[in-house]
Amino acid sequence: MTDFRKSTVYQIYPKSFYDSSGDGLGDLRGITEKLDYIRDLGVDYIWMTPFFVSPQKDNGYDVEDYYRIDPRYGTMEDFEELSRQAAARGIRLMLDMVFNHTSSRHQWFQKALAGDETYKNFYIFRKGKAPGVPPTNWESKFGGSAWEYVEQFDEYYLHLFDVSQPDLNWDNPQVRREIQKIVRFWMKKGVKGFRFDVVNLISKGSFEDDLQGDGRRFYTDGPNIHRYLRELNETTFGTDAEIVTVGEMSSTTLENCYQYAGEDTGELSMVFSFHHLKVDFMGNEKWVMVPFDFQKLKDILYEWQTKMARHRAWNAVFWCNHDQPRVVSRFGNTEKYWKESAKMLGTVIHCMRGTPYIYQGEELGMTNPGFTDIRQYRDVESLNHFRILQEKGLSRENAYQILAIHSRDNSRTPMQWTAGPHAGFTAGEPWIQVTDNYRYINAQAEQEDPDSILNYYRKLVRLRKEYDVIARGEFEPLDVRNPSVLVYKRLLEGEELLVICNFYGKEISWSCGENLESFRCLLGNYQEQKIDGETAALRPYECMVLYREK
Ligand code: TEU
Repeated sequence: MTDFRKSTVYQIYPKSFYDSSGDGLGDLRGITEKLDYIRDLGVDYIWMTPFFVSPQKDNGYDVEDYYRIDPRYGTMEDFEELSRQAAARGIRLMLDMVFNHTSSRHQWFQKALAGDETYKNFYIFRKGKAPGVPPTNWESKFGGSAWEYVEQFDEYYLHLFDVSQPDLNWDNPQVRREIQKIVRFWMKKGVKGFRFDVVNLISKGSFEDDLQGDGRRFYTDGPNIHRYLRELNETTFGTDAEIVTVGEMSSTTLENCYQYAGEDTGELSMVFSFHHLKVDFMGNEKWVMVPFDFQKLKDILYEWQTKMARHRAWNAVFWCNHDQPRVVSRFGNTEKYWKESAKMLGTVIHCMRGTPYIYQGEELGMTNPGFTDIRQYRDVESLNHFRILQEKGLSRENAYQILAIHSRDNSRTPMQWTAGPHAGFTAGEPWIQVTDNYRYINAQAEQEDPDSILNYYRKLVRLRKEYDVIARGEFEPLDVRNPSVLVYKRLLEGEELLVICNFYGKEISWSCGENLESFRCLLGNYQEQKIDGETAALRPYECMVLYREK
């Protein structure tokens, strides 16, 4: 059995990974063709974002049929072949299950719209407060009201995301049974991992106006959430001890995560939380331009690391995914210290307590594309907010600047394989433009360079397998108020790991009252470490992973 504590997960956004057919969209066969590359990274799981039949309004997070593969991505045979080929390389597949909502094209919703009461009860329909006034003032995560009016019923339905993504009614046992059937279907296909999309939003609380915010406090970590997760566990994946699960927890709390991902709470193996990725927001407002708050970043990471450990709960640890900008553009330095900062950021995550996730291209130090024209953007959220920002009075230029920082398309540009046309992603026209720097940031170039970010990530993945202290050790923050350095220790019986990361482009000397020469350096992003007694002289974005046995 694969121990998920020693494992690393590689996330693939199929649409942008590799196009085997030349139509400009990545596909399942494309993933199969690149399996050796993924194996050489040393990872244990591949999480693929949804490839089920979908109108692709939200790139597959709007599912029309959970049992079939979208022909744009391939066929069931392609999936089975991918699964076999991955297994032959010791890699397991983790599927992305979107159960908070379906596509409005799903037959359940179509039947609901046709007036079938059984299916209307699969969704959340409510009367408006007054003519033309939706049931509550809740906002959709993609902008605008979370309610859509349906004339023939004189009612509204709830959509926390796009208008084409109606929320399912989990309080209806029939809905939960349908969902269990879907999970069991994929289990029968040999799938050993599931990621559950925004799963902490499935249990809606009371439908009231939110006078303090956008409504999230009424449906996040809702009243029956733990019961529904335990039920899903018991009736599906909980029957197979080999299956690993991760829940995407939107705006959640630590206390709920102790339950979601506790060792023996019978819910999920681990959770994604996002508080550490809101340190360049203003509160919950993402569409602003503010520098990132380093102290806040550290405080959040430290708090989640220590408290989850204390409650024997397990984190998924990560910087990047298909919704986040590229981390090296966000917290690193893409100009002078691109390589150093990308390696340093990888080190922070991969030495932590939790299961690390690498998002395609992160291991190459891929950057944001720096789009400057709305025609380059594809994501529904970006297109909506480009309009909303200007309606709020921002200039076009300002709106562009904000999009260039926060758009989800930042991570969705094609994987950079080679220095050839379209970065070797497709022989056709890519569905979204390739980032200009592919001539030097690409897998082929980095495979050949022993000092590359790619080769560094391979070492990080290997370290977790070799050192129990990384997989299982306790977490202890150090020097928490230091304005430029992030430091922590990992401790396990007689082993000690000390991770020191300079987050800025300035040289700085760091000491901790311990003889640093008593440690051995396992990994660093400079050739040699400048250690003298209790002091380390840190160069720009320098990091080091020190180890000793007591
Ligand atoms: O994302 C959930 C989610 O709320 C955010 O990551 C969202 O993109 C962000 O808050 C907007 O600012 C998941 C998926 O990862 C995402 O791709 C889907 O669009 C979303 O659910 C709906 O299924």
